[in-house]
Amino acid sequence: LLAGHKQALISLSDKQDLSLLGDGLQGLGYSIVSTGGTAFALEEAGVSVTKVEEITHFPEMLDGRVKTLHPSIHGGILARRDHNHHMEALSRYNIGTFDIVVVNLYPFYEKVTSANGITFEDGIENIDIGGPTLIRAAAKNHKDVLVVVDHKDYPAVLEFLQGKQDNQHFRRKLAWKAFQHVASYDSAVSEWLWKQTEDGDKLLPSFTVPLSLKCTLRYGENPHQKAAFYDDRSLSLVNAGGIATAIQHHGKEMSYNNYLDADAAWNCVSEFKNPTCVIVKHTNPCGVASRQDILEAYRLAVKADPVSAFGGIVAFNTIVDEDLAKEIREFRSPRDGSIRMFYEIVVAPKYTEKGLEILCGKSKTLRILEAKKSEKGMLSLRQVAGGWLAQDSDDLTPEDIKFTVMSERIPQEAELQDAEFAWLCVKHVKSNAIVIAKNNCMLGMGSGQPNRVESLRIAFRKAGEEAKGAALASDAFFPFAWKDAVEEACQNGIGVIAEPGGSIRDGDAVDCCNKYGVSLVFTNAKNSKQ
Ligand code: 93A
Repeated sequence: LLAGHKQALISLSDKQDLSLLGDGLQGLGYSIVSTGGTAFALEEAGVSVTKVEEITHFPEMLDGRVKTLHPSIHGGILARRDHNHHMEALSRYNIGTFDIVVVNLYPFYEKVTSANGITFEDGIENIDIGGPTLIRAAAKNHKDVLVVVDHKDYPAVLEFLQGKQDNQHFRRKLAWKAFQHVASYDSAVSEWLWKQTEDGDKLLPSFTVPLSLKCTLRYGENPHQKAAFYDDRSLSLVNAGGIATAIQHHGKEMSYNNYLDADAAWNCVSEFKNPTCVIVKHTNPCGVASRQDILEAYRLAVKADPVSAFGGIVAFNTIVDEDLAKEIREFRSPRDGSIRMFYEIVVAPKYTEKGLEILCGKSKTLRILEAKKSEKGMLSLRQVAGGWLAQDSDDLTPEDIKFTVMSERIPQEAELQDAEFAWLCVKHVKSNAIVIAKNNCMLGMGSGQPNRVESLRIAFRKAGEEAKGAALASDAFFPFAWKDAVEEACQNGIGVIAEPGGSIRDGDAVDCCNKYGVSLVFTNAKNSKQ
């Protein structure tokens, strides 16, 4: 090998855009060294290439486990060009330098999450060792070795190599990306291995969340806060759906608060099997209604609280067609008929072509999102200063809970359905949470109050006279039934109360309901939202 000769090392599992890269490098006078499959593909594309074994004088061995792990390769990457004794060592052993290393790794990620599953042995064989070693070596010596892990960077890299001027910032960015790539790969391997142990059903004892920047946001919760949105590429989240993978068809850029609200609306509406509309404001549902006729569901959801719904996020679990799109755009505020309802975001699983066209209308602002339902069994993380709290996502469905009637009065079938509906809503209301519902429609809700009675009063105020005979759901048990919430609910004419139960004073709640002839059911779902 000639000293000062420009050399590239290419070893790729994902061979997308390989001929663009090979042609480009060859055109710039680089000789190309490659591992077996990559060398074959380059030759097919008419690019001349030297095989790694011609340099190492060893065959690729152990079924490919050892290909590039050799001083003739790693010496040529890691040698410091400004250290004479490094360069002397290279020439003593006849090792040529590499100026650019292009690698992507065995598709471990895709293999272990493939629909057909994978055996443990196959999983192990798909752990790339030589590739990350090449990437780490080149990234460490990025001052003199360009490291490329993403085919989308090929054009910029070729342009950079044509330029006369060096740019250490560009090199550092590629090195940063390289270490990101390897870190995310290693965290996928460790996550998978943990799941193969006898403790695998427990939460990971330690983990790196492999986050990759999805987009920067104009600002955070407040305008003085910088913000960004990251994709979580944890193994369990591959194809996980949810708001992070939503497609935006139209409208202004999503803001930090938009993402929070759209997430809340989408998670809530996804709970329901019947056609449902959910309207969210400041992460809480302020209108929820299920109807066979989605237009009616939409109108009812708005009517539940038109003041809050204005400027909110409206979510559907059904396709948005022409009629629904017209209704969303034309519906007048039930509070003031001269004003058309206005929203920040519409989220739905699908839109008809015409529906989308009508929704987009003349307005450039309305954000239109198409989202996929979130998978179950995800990890939910919340930050506290200096640490993170982790829990399984709350995946309980009506099929998982069993109402136990605690009161003397047995609720009627319709009341039980109302209680179930209220319970599904209250799951998505910030604690302390109270929801009053009837006939598949949320009539009132109280959220985020530091005591449950206050939430209850707010919910009753919103529900008004309609609360009579309705169902009330609470996200946690009532500690002091007589003095507060339960008795007040009974006095307000509620028909049935649904709560998790589990208080040492459960008996008081039962006695209180019996005194007023109100039904009380326990969901027996241990609350996780406090
Ligand atoms: O089996 S390895 O862990 N051992 C190695 O020495 C090695 N060198 C490169 N995997 C190794 N690679 C990987 O081979 C690269 O990361 C790349 O993904 C793949 C390319 O193989 P081929 O060119 O034969 O398709």
